[in-house]
Amino acid sequence: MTTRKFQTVYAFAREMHPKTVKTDIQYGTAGFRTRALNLNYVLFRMGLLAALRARVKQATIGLMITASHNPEHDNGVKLVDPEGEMLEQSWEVLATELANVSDDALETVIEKIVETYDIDMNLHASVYIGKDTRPSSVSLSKAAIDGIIALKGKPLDFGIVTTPMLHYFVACRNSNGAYGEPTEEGYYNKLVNAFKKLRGTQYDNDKYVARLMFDGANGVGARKIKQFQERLGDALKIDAYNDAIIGSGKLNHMCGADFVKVSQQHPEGVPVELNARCVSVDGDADRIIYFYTDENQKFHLLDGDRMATLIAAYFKELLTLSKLNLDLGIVQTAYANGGSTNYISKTLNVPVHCVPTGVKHLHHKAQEFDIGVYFEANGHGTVIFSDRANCSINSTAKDDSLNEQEHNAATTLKNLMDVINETVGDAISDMLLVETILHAKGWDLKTWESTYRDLPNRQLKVVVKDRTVITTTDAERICVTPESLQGEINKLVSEYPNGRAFVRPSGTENVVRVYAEADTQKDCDILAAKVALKVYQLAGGVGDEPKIPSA
Ligand code: NG1
Ligand code: ZN
Repeated sequence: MTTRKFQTVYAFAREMHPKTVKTDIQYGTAGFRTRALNLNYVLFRMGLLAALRARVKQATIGLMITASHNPEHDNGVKLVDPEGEMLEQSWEVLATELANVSDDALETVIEKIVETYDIDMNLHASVYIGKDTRPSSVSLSKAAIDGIIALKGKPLDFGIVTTPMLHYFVACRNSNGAYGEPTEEGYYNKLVNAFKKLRGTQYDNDKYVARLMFDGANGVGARKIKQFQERLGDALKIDAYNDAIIGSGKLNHMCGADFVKVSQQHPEGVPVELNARCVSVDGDADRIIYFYTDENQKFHLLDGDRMATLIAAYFKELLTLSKLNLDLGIVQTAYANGGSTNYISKTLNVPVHCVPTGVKHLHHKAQEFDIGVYFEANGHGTVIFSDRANCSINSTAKDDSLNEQEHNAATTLKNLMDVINETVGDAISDMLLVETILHAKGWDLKTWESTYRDLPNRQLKVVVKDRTVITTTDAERICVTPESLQGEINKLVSEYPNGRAFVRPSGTENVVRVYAEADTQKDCDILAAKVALKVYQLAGGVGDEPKIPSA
């Protein structure tokens, strides 16, 4: 039936985008991610898959080219489903199969997908494409476009955009504009207009000062924040740093949200101004971390757990004031600090759940609530609203018969919904949300930080021959294989007050991640190193053995 079209694809693939890598690649936590040099054929094939997916869903599909917080020489690709959410898991399997099949078998696999899903190849297939600032993103987006066109799809290239912007455009397009306009201008305007309504005319409030320092990680966030600053004016003064030109090699290097979170250090390229409110975003601006250095030169980090608690507590207050009967919940991962989980369940009294790493898991769980707040500790997260929440907030905000307090609280909730990018974690949208809450409360970072105490924690990476030998259960908190490893971890953890540790294979890097927390930084550094050493010994470590710091 459509064989003629497939033959074109096949010929094109052989000529222009031959498979250059023998080893298999996996669609992981956030799509495919590896050295950019090895990705050309993968992008071509993801272009093909996006065109197929668009026909199956009869909707626009997104294709984002980024390796987020990874070094500049890496790149990656992920597909975005019609409502702006991550690709459905069953299609991750197809993506992996399609990426790894030989050039000779490519046609057969495409034909199989067409048959399995009974795809009408004559249907329109619209694919939105976005890319980060990596120099390799340019040729990789051409490869993806070749794939889309080979299957007679219609690519629309948005050029350099943040990951959450592309998710937003896809959601807007498929909602026929109900969620917003699928353009850069539409995105800036929706967020900034809502933010300005929430801010009112008094920009400073008590301890809150309407100025912050912004680390753009030398990536796309550094570019887009300028667009925001132009539109925000004095409502929020943003001093932007780390906006090196494309190809400088500085992307995420000693700066950005991942560096600041993992190393617990002030980023390079941002002057240290004591007690100034600072943020770092990552390379594709879907994560954000707050931090400051105090008058004693001590560094303080306010991460995704802090944002989740701040946001949920504020929503809880507004729900009480507006008398809206909506259920609120928080979703975290095993990386959430024990201090935050304790505070959420004991002080905030909000239901809290733990799911495996990767926003698709958090997003999915958060959909069980009317208002679901989800954040990874690394600063990736957002808030999502059920249809019921959306309707009742909107109708209450319009209801003039209510008393002023109820009406105002509902109006604030409505404007908050418009500041939030519900499709996926969005660094700049999250920043505007946090700034709104701090402003409303009249808080500086110290006041926010005083809500609970974080347990000292440490993250390490161990390189092993094959990271898939590590398997886990219970939202990654328990290690199943290698068999003796969990027993060893339990023994080590029991030696430290408030100790907790777990290991899991990374879905984006070729490493095993180790996480530990304990009552003191020294204890948790030792615990993390001892667990890393066990991983090295029992799971086939390569290179230098992890060193245990002295007690
Ligand atoms: P992996 O490499 O699977 O740990 C990392 C982050 C995730 C998520 C993805 C996508 C940690 C510990 N892990 O995944 O939370 O953000 O990257 O970028 O931060
Ligand atoms: Zn990212």
